[in-house]
Amino acid sequence: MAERKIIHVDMDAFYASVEQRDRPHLRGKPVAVGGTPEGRGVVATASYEARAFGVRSAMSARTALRLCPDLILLPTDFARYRAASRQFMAILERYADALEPLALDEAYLDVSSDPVGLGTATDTAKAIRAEVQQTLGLTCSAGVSHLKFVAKIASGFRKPDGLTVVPPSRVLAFIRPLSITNLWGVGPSTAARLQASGLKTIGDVADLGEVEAITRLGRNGLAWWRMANGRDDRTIGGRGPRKSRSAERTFPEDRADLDELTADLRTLVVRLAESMRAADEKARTLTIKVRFADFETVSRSRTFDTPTQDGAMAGDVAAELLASTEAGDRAVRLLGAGFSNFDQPTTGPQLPLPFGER
Ligand code: DCP
Ligand code: MG
Repeated sequence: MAERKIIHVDMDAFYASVEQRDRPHLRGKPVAVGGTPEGRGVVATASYEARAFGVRSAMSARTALRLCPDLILLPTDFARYRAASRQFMAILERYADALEPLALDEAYLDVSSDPVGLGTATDTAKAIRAEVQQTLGLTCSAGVSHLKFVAKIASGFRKPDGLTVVPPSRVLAFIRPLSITNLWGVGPSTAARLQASGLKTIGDVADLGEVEAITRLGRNGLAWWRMANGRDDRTIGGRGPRKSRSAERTFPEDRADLDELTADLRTLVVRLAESMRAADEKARTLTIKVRFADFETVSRSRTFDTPTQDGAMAGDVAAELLASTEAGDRAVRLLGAGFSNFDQPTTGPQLPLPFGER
């Protein structure tokens, strides 16, 4: 199997950032969520301004206030965090072959088939970060790797608002100097035990023999040793195969040249078909979407006799569908294309799905 491409995305200071977004007077200030101004309770998270004073998640509010007397402590408001989380996951889902949420603000994406046709996992991660910022008004950080645990370490590497890409050839150089606390499943007490026995970095664990790792490190020894040597076979869990694939393009300036519009639409369709070929998918239905300069939006569909992944053929059909609209006579601001009605074993009838859904 070809090498996987994995992105791990994690929102920055999630609860605190939602509060700062919704109450502008809190921006730039040390803020913590959870705990009371009287110093009772525990901090769930703190803004980066508060972290500069040493305030951390799971710290008592009393300690936090001692470290940062000007700290603004806010009660938790899960309804708003959940709403932001739903928006976040809805964005991620559109970029992924498989999505595995780990928490409200964190998920793994498998983007091996280049689901949105951007060419590289790095550009996909950039597009995700831009869309999250635009849609939610919040920043997130992302890590890219062919290994799950490395993607997760990488997303935390340049927080907040950072992107770290670790190509396969750089994985060992990247992980070896890091503390063993970065290994999946190594909590504070395990870390203390390992450090006491002289194992401080991931490189220290890598350099043990396989047998020594198992006998010295216990139950998870083999898993840690494998990771320390750049091996991690875990796949991205989550939902089953996708049921549709779509992409769209908004032009920097409205366009009225039908030939140009046709060429752009063909490019979208061919790229989608390439992604489908990579993922071994075939679709029965092709839909195009045209948004005119005045935002009126129309769509046209064609269902094929046999499921296809043939980009050239689908491009011709898309051109025909486009010609049946007023595109060209009227200026266009956005073009979209989508394949749906995938050929895969399903229980029950499958409805053609419009854009952004699957
Ligand atoms: N959280 C919590 N208690 C903890 C840790 C986290 O209630 N001990 C909540 C609050 C966080 C959210 O979960 O906002 C996400 O956790 P993260 O570990 O991702 O922390 P943040 O998103 O707050 O900060 P960052 O990811 O920038 O380090
Ligand atoms: Mg986070």
